[in-house]
Amino acid sequence: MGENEKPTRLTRRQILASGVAIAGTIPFLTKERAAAAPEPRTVALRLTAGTRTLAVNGKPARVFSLIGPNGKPGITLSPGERFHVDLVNQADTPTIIHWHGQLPPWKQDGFPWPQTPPIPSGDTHSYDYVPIAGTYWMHSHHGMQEQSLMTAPLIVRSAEDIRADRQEVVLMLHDFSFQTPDELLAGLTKSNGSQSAMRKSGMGNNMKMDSGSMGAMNSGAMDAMNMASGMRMDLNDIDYDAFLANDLTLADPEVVRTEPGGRVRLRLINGASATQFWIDLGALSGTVVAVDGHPVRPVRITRLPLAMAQRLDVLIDLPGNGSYPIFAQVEGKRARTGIVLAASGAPVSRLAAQAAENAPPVDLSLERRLEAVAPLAPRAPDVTHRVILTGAMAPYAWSMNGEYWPNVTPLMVAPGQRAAIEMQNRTMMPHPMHLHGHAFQVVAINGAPLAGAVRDTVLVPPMGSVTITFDADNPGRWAFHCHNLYHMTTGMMTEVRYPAII
Ligand SMILES: [Cu+2]
Repeated sequence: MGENEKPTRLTRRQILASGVAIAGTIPFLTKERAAAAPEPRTVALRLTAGTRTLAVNGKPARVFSLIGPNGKPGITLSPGERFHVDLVNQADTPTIIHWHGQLPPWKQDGFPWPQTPPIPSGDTHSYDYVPIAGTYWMHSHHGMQEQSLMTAPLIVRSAEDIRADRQEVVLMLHDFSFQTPDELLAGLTKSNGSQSAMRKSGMGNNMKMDSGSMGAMNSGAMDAMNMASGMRMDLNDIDYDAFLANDLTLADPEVVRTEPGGRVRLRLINGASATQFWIDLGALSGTVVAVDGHPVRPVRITRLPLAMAQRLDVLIDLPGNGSYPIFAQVEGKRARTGIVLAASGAPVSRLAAQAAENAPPVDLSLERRLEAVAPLAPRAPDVTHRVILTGAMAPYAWSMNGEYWPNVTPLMVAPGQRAAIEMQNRTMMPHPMHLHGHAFQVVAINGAPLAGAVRDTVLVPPMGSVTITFDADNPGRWAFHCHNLYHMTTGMMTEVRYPAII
């Protein structure tokens, strides 16, 4: 078992070590000092975009990397620290990295707008903004680099995290293929006619989900599930070669040795490009305390749905000195990945890479139970945008209001407005929708009002609807898109825009 020095394991000792490493630039963080907000950092942290070789299923794979100042993937910030980062592009190709869920000024969001082009190979770009605390992540927004693992955790610790003194464990998920993203995309689109031909023909707008189009689907690339309506639902566009948990499979999973007392804060990140998971705590039960970095009222739970790009913070108190697998099972499949929490000296048995049964589709069962600790102030929306999610597997193309990125009509909001977006999914695929630059509250599911979670990514299930509201308090140009990389790439993205942006 590879339990030593695995990249994203985060123990109190490592946090301490990173504190020592940065002690030359800010005062050493004792618990008291951390709670009292340290001095702003004046020297930038270095984040390097590069490449590395990963072993998957016993075979080497060339993938991207995002290595932080301590030589490990991503960045962990102490309470009160600014996000002051020099991003060095050593990836031999242009890139731009998005700080998913963070609320920086728009030109630091890491999206390839004309005003903020990708960083050329060999160049460095600097960022400096006040981060929000919680479990976040970073990923390339350039082409399909995200599929090739240009992704990493971005953890912003709070003073409360320090006081709680729990062992922090990051579990980041990926879907992996030995094919290139371009090959995967070609596999989805080739049998269905080209995207441009479809656009010219005006198809793709309110495409019918009839049995003919279902039959034309790439049968090896999806699982279909029967729904109550008798219609079939599409899951998993792509047949991946492996599912990774902190870069490893269950054949040789990360084993995190737990500290005496066994009090863990598990920071789950779904960094997969086109896969949703059920987190299965097995013999353990956990308490969800935050979603997408934002605190929620505690929910006690053992199986947790995790849509693409979403995060969950789960408190787990280990019942004994044993070893406990944390599984992440792919929706609609038996395939799973995971890590092991194991007390010092506890034996770790071999884990099957397949569960006994297929997992159901990821759904809104947890979403309905969530309640933000800090909800938006009650207020009627000043502006409401309705967005119809459209598209189909054949031809493979996805859109919003029938428009394909980048040929879209921006959704306008003005500073000071309370904005609402009602998303109606008229497809048989689930769409995890992500708004840049704002934290929104989930206020309705299928028309039923809800005082739900504040978050940055919400799943809109097949033929379902979800309404979100947010305060327009961050002027700029903001991407709003499905976080299934292949849906986004074939068009399922639009812009939320403020007036008079240059
Ligand atoms: Cu989608």
